[in-house]
Amino acid sequence: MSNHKSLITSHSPLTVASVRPLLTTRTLGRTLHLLNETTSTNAIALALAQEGAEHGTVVTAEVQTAGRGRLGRHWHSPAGENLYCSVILRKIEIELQWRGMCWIPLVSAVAAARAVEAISGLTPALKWPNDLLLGARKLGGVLCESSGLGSKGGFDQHGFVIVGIGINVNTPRDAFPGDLRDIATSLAGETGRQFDRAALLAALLEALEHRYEALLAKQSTGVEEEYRKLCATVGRRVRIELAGGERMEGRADAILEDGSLRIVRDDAHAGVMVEIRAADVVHLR
Ligand code: BT5
Repeated sequence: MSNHKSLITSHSPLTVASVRPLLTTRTLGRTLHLLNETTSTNAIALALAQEGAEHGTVVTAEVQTAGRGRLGRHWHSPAGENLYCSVILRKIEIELQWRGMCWIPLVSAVAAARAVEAISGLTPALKWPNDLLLGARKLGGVLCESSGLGSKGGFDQHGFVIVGIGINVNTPRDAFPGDLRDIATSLAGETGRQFDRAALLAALLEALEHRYEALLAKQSTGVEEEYRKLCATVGRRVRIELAGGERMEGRADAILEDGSLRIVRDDAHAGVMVEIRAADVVHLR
């Protein structure tokens, strides 16, 4: 009986009627835009934020025709199966200084992992900075885009961050396109079960609100520690691929106070320590 119910809900579109009763948040999701088809929920959220949309506004879509990853990459976003969600975060101006802001993408990944855990019992590991992994495969990712960065590194009063989160929920593993088939996974692919996306969205907003408020209250050490616990990168040999094409290899050594990754190189520059602020990381064996 409960299986029957979950099959129906997992394939039903996200609607205000299905999501609203599950929300336990105070501010995140107070305004919901649950779209059918769009280019990118981040693009829509960005436009809404520029028009003044309130803190906590959420945009989701059943399908994205131009879902985006970091550095202009593509996010595979088939219809009706997964979660594509963007949240507008404001209130950042004076309260959140530079250090806290660096942690927004990282704690968003923590929130996504905790939401997955709440509905499935599976705890994704995080690959720095913000990939969700099950085993070695990518279950989800986070793309944060911001506007209104002030000269001192904080935000001005109109500043905002869009937290975009994609999580593969009900896509069968063999339905991923060729370039993703060996590197991506979904909750259905891992468990053989279907999951209710409304429940996942509600859990995500609750987890994100909790951690964002901790950052605002400058109780960041707790959320930082939680990130470090879930992060599978520290202690591993990694290859760092910088946006300009430069590569380096070494052992990931620590997540620093500003959220950057420190590595100790073991390539031609063995022993040199490097602090990485933005890059792609490949976990090596
Ligand atoms: C990310 O980028 O991982 C951030 C993805 C954020 C997507 C969400 S969906 C809602 C919101 N609206 C948007 O338009 N975007 C956000 P990055 O680290 O650059 O990873 C991109 C790479 O992941 C691609 O180059 C592929 O290799 C791989 N990839 C693409 N689609 C995938 C998928 N559905 N599952 C797993 N891997 C994927």
